[in-house]
Amino acid sequence: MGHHVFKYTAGPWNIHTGADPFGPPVRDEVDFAEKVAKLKEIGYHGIQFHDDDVVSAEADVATTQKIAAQVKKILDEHGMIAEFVAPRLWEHPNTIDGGYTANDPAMRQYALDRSKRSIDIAHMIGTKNIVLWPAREGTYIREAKDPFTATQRCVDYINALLDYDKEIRIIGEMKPNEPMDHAYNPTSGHFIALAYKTIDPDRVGVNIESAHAILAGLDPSDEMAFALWHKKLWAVHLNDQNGLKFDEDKAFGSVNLRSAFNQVWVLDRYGYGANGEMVGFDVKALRTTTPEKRYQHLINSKRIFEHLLAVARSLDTATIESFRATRDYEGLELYIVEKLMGK
Ligand code: XUL
Ligand code: MN
Repeated sequence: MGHHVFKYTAGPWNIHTGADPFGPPVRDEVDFAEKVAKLKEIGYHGIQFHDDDVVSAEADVATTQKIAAQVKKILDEHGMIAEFVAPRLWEHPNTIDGGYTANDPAMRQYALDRSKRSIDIAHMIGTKNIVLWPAREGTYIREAKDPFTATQRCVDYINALLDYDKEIRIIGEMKPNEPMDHAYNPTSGHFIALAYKTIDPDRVGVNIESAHAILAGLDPSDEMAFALWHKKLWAVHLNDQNGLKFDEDKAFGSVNLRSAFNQVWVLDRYGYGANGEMVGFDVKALRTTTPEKRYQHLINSKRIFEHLLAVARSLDTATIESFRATRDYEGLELYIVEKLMGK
């Protein structure tokens, strides 16, 4: 595979105030234009958006167009691209019971309308990628929704969006839990299976987040390989996660360097990025981070990715193949771990 140059993105929510479920903000909110300028300065190439990261969900059409144009102008001025728009179907009172799996048809309609509006916004800021994180499409109480019906509703919802706009791509970002006890379609594999049942499978793919795979008890690099094989890995949310707890969104490689290495290696080996896919990070500044260091986790994540890329590209394929041919897997392990240790 060619050694192309990777391009990096992050979301405006990755530079945030440090508020958490247990306490209020501890840092000031930073102006969007300043976030874009700073991300550019630290070597990023684009921004990921929720629909309301661009413009409030309550704005009328004219205001939406005006504000989206302003956002696009800021991106253009810095030579930054918009990677995707994700409809935020989890904060509004109408999405208390979820979006497309809500039991109330009026709430399902809200989810659909808001998602179509997100597609319009995506056009306004110059991307065809719609990321779908099905935050509340699951249950706290097992019998609350019908899981068979929920499966059909997911496909119906994707079909409605594919039909609404013939250019957009739907990119599912699956996560097994949080905020729900159990989410429907908890893994990328589930979503890929559904993709083939939609009206246009070639426009349905996945965004794999390292932490989400770990929360599902899966290896992120194997998950990525599976999606790459299907030619459906169209986005990644690289980060890290220390065991089975809340979604930590830790800096990439900060917990498990070997797992991070394997993600970088598989992405590089199988041409991720060759068709414009971006290396996206979904990493959270810690509550303890000082305002001056609010971009450090983004600097670190990119730098660690690049160090691991250098390690991956320094590996000798013949050596690896000879370890495999002789079934000397411990020898291979030492070879990899010593490379990671700079030996
Ligand atoms: C949630 C998550 C989201 C998505 C975008 O865990 O990762 O931020 O990445 O909606
Ligand atoms: Mn994410």
